[in-house]
Amino acid sequence: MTPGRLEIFHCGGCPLSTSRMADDVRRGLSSAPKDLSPWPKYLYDGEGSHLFEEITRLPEYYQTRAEASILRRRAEEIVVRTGCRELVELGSGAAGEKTLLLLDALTAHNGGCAGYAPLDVSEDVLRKSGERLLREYPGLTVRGFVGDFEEPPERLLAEGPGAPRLVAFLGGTIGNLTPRRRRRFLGGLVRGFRRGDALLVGVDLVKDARTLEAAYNDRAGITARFNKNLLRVINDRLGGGFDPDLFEHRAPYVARDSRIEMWLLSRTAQRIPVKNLGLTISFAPGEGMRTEISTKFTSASARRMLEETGLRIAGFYTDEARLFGLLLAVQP
Ligand code: SAH
Ligand code: AVI
Repeated sequence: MTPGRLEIFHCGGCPLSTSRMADDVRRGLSSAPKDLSPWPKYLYDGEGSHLFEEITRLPEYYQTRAEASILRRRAEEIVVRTGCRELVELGSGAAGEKTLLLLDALTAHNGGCAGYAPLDVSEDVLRKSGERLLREYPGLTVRGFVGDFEEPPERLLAEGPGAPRLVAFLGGTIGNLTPRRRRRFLGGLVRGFRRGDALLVGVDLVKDARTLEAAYNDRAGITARFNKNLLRVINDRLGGGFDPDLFEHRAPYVARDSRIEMWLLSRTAQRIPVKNLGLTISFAPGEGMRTEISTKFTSASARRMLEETGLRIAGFYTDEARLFGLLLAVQP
């Protein structure tokens, strides 16, 4: 592929289809307690992606700033240590400052020419960020993939400028997967690795519950809007009749599982039709529905998670306040 070109691929299969969403939401709304957290991807329609961008700028949401501060100091070292020629980024979102720090180092060490392969559920975000990156890095080739990182397409790792690749999974998004899905996802991903390929994973670190809960219960109410937006997504795509105002946002830290859990609590007794599922969902007053988990790690639990895949840990970096961690692991 010629430098300076953007290609967007749609992953095969149906991971983002409405019929898949209908199956997932039916399962989630029929479980006890009601639980949509196994599918965090549905939080990110256009509005959800926009709200997440706002979250990253909130004073309480330290994660993005802490991870960027690590990359400001370490991006070059990471690129040099891995000798990578292509950056593959899962759940890339808007390819913000953190991506640019990695691309600066990558292009600087490869004579201006390098590959970038982002994968995200949001095509709009991929296209806009791809076009912007080509203006900023004329020697870059961008292959954008619209799809589900839990079912990555073979060509994501099979093509491109070749090994070694740096596969980045930033932001702490790994913590949004349940332990079982996390294991399956990492195992599947690493099976596509060649010798020398590296994985860079951002993990939010365990800390006091006050700091954690403040990050998910911000004063401006943006996280509450992000949470309730899931109801609008279900209304739009599945003909649901949810009224977001009849739900309350909650995000407690559950120390036993080292995770924040986002919930929506019904303010009243209600029966809600979801037309395309042919279901009516009943809520008792105060009944909750879990919408997201966000697991926090220690350096030991994060290392274990990657070692289980057979990768060799090559580095663990944190910011000065040890709020956030970046783990680098290499395929031996
Ligand atoms: N990496 C960015 C964005 C994190 S937000 C950062 O660190 O700031 C999580 C991102 O993952 C969103 O852009 C969302 O659209 C994407 N995402 C969530 N679930 C996904 C899935 N199953 N497959 C692909 N992308 C997903
Ligand atoms: C993308 N992910 C790591 C965020 C998190 O912190 O778990 C999503 C988020 N949910 C609420 N606020 C931010």
